[in-house]
Amino acid sequence: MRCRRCKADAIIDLRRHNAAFCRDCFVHHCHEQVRRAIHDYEMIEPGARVLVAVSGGKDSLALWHILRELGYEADGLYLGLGIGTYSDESGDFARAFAQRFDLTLHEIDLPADLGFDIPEGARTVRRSPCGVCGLSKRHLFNQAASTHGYDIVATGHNLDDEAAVLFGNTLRWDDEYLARQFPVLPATDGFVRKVKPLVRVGEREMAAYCVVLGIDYILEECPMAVGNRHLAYKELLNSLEERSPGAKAAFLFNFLDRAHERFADAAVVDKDDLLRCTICGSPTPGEVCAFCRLQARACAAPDSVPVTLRGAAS
Ligand code: Q46
Ligand code: ZN
Repeated sequence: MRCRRCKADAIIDLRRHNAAFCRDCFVHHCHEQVRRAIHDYEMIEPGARVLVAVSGGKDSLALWHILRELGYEADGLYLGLGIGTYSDESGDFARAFAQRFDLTLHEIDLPADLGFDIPEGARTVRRSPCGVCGLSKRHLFNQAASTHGYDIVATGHNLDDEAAVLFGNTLRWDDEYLARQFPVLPATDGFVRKVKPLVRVGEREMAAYCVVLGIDYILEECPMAVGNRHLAYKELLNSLEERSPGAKAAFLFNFLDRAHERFADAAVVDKDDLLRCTICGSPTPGEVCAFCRLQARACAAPDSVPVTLRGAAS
């Protein structure tokens, strides 16, 4: 197997691209895919300050590394979710990466800084852990970015993630979610821009990127993900991809290129009508935002720890 670019011995075969690459050309390929996504979707302009949502997993660490390699000013934010040893270890990987490459890593710890953890919060409000986690991440990443002067929040959602989310949204024909499914969500008053620069690279490529560059990441999946629908959709799409390489990318990019705009009208919240949360100041359709309501209920639980608001490191 020869590298498509330089004809040296290849180390990885990417059937979707009908190509194999040697180590250096594979790294170049990953950088080019991210550069192209950033360009095509106008994600990051030169000089913008980017906050990378860092989980300690392969995708977010590879994303942070690639953005720095491409010359962007990108710092990280690690959010401690309080999910047992998984959170302890993922935080260690994020810190070790930041230290190795001499990068700025901000941290927020849900239990210590906000008084609840994801499993306890989910039990108290009777929602799924991933629902509570998603709400907390959206709120805290946006708030930290606004507070610390970042223009953009970048997340490590890759092609496999986005195709699986699209599959779920399409199964339900959830037009509101389909309207919001795009690699860029523009900034609006009180919300910074959100971008997904890994949309053109798959999970396997990001794992290989970390391995060839010696980037250590947490291998363990979040225990809360076990049995969730997202993983089931990924497995289904993987078996389709096995039989028909490129199927996943075709599904996602044909939607983004040809169908997404047909759902634009389904984005329901009129951001011009939003008020400010009386507790945290975030934009919200009601008096108190969903996150502050969640925090108030979770912290009223008998076994919750006292709230100490330290916010993100500066
Ligand atoms: S971290 Fe959070 Fe994921 Fe764990 S609780 Fe669910 S959403 S599975 S990206
Ligand atoms: Zn609030």
